Amino acid sequence: MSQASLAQEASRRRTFAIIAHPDAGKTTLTEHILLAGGAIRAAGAVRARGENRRTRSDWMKIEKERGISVSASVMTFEHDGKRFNLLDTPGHEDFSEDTYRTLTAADCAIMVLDAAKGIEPQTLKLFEVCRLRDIPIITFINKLDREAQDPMALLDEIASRLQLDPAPIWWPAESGNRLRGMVEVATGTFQPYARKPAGSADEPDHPEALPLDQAGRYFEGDEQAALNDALELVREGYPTFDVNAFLEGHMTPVLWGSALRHFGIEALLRAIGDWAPSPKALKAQKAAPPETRNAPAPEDIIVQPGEEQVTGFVFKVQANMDPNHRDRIAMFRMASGSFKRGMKLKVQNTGKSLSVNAPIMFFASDRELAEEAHAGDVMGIPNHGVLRVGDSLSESGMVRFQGLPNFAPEILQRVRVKDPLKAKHLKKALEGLAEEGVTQLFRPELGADFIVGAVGQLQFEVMADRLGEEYGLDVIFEPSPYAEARWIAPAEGAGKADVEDFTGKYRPQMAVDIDQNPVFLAKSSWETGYVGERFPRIRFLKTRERG
Ligand SMILES: Nc1nc2c(ncn2[C@@H]2O[C@H](COP(=O)(O)OP(=O)(O)OP(=O)(O)O)[C@@H](O)[C@H]2O)c(=O)[nH]1
Ligand SMILES: [Mg+2]
Repeated sequence: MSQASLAQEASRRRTFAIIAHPDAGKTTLTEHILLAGGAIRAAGAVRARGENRRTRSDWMKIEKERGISVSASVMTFEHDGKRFNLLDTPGHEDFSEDTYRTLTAADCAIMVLDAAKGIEPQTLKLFEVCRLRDIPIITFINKLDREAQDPMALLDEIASRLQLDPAPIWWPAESGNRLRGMVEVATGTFQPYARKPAGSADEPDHPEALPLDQAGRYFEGDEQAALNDALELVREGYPTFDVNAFLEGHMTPVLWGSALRHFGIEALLRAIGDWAPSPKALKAQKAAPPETRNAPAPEDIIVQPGEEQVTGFVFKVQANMDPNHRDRIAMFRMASGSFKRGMKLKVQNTGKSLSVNAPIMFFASDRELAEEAHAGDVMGIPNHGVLRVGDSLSESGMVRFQGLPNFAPEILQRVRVKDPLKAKHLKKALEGLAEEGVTQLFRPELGADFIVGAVGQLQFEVMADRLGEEYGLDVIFEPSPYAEARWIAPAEGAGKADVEDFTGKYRPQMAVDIDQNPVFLAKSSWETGYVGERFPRIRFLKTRERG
């Protein structure tokens, strides 16, 4: 493929993540964006009963039962000449590692706010991550069909708490039972809202848009005049949208709607198509796999999406997506090149090479074999444990993207299987889940127990559920004697001998993680501090970069 067409393929891609506090409506919005994009015919209301009326992205049993997302998922569709790769993320903070990792694969984020609640704690955290990674943000204020906060108060909250200039693209006319529609700030075009009874089978068809001054029939009392007044204030009081300020991360376009009532979704999809950036150039290193003889020193490079060589990285591993097959799928975000099925790619950090013969793209509810892919695309690569989160893949095997962090767990528990005959089975299952990053696994150097670590309690519940559901294992979690886990490494000027000295003294508290890295298990945070002072030649790390 020529350089020009490579660049053109990349430039029509929009890879974006949907982020928000729990329950803001990410999964519902995902569903309705797919609907607006023509990728599906009917949305299954979240938590609706029956197999065929469930959301596409919450596919795990536990997600369907509880109506929450516990794992990020990707969905690809073509619309209006563009290729959209949508990443739905879980909102609950116990799963935030999954969300952070997923954000590394996104070029843009849709921040969903609940119109009644505004900015919530988790919104703020996710926003910080976007800011650190220079990810531009489109704001979608959802649930207008419910009683909402004053729109100006919501915008002012964005400005003051996120230090981000809100540029309202639309403006709502009332909310809840009185929701009349919304008006496009720049043009004065009014989009009326049609309320349909909840649970009606069809998606509501909202009336055609029309100029606001001809839309009198949609208003009651002085509502239309009030909207006109508000519009005047909005035009004076808020900046007009500037796409460069948005791409630089200073400004967010603000759109409104109701995911559940399919209102405002087309406008959002248009905004993503028009403004969200295409895949950007990424910082990387040109480096030979470790332990290469006479390897030249690593060199900083920039990978352009229009480059010929296929490069990318694994940001997530998901096992058992298909209950009929014990599969393990690495989610691979392409950074450059033109991929063709059957291509051979090399893993920079291990030097291994693999033929990618059955890569998958996730189209709404179907997975299809991907014959080709370009920069920005997210592809699932089935494999038997060769690929890990954070791996960099390329044709040359010499491109290394920045690794993804693992965070030290906050809770450590001992795990046992009720049937002792299944102990071996448990090991495999725990390793599988740890490779996915559902939980972390530590194998103490002494003794046979496994210690499982998580950031939050819900992760253990997901784990227990999946161990039962996918591996047929009935497990018990027990308190462990440990409170904290720290990866250890020599401090500057120190070396292997120092690490050995420490591990020799603390052998009973030493363990290895899934990648065989040494981990110190402390009985209390006091102990972490204590050993830190006593062993200044050792670093006790709260995060570890993978890959
Ligand atoms: N009234 C109303 N309810 C909505 C709207 N959008 C979503 N909901 C409801 O809000 C609840 C949460 O929606 P989800 O889409 O599962 O929220 P989420 O953000 O994906 O939640 P997590 O993935 O668990 O963080 C569900 O009961 C939805 O039906 C909306 O526009 N209006
Ligand atoms: Mg969800």
